[in-house]
Amino acid sequence: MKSLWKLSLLFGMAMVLSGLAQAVDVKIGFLVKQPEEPWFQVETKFAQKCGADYGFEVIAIGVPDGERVLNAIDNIAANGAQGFVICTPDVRLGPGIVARAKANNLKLVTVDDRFIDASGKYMEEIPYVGMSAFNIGRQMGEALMDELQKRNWPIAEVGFLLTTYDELDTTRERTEGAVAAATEKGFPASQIYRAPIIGMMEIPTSLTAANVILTQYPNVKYWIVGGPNDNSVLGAVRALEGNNHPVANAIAVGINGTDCINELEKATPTSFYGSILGLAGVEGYKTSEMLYKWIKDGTSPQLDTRTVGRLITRENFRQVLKEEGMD
Ligand code: FCA
Repeated sequence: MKSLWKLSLLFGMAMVLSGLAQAVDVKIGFLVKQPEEPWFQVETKFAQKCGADYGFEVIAIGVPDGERVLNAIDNIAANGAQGFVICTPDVRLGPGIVARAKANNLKLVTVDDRFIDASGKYMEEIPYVGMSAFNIGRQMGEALMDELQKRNWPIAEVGFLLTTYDELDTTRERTEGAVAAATEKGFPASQIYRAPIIGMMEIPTSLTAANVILTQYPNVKYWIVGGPNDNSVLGAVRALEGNNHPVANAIAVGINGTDCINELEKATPTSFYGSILGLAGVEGYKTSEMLYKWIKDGTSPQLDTRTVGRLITRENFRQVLKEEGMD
């Protein structure tokens, strides 16, 4: 009897120990569509910080297309991961990604770009953390209008060059927010010129898009410039420079605040005035934390979490980055 007790005690202890071992053995994937973009580098860095804080492993993988997404999901599963965070290269891949995650028994949290289903509706049942896109777009439009008013340019001589990326909801909402803010502050809708970006949102594709407008409206004297993110605005700034537009006759404001630091650090100012800094670090940390707690404790993550933005310029960016722990 005594030895039976001992045996069951030993067995119980072994169970507890193996439970503990399992608890620390959490692994997650962190999959992003554009790993070369500083936004996603900051996100990934903070995901890794979360892993270091809680003691779990983060496998970071760049997934620029659908095939690589599916391979990455299979790979992390084979490596013993229990879930992943993803910013998909195409939101319409949502149902396929969910199916692949289920087949591999992986939990999943989405970041930045929200999945849509076959009928074009958000997949609201999949946890999502992303920008409060319309409001952040509004902030961009307001920053442009505030600076425009300071410069006292006659509105009739100003064009609003807006690069757009309407196939993605978060980016469409941002540029629509900017249009709403500008028109509410009295900017004529007829002087807003949209430049749709074809392909990926990058500096060269945005430059090409902006050039179409600059060629169409060569007589505009002053430009205000916006777009869905920093690179799409930087492309437009480069296009203005290529067209020999005077630096002082344009005001450009981006979104992200992570991909324009080199620009703001330049010794000689360009037309890039500032950016609405989003919380890439918070998003990377939070999504990983949610997923970890879901895996470890079964805590269901919140389905829709939104982050805010804050204007940075050449004057304040160092200070703000420090305050946000992003320096
Ligand atoms: C999208 C954009 C990124 C970033 C993110 C919050 O994924 O492509 O640059 O703005 O939303």
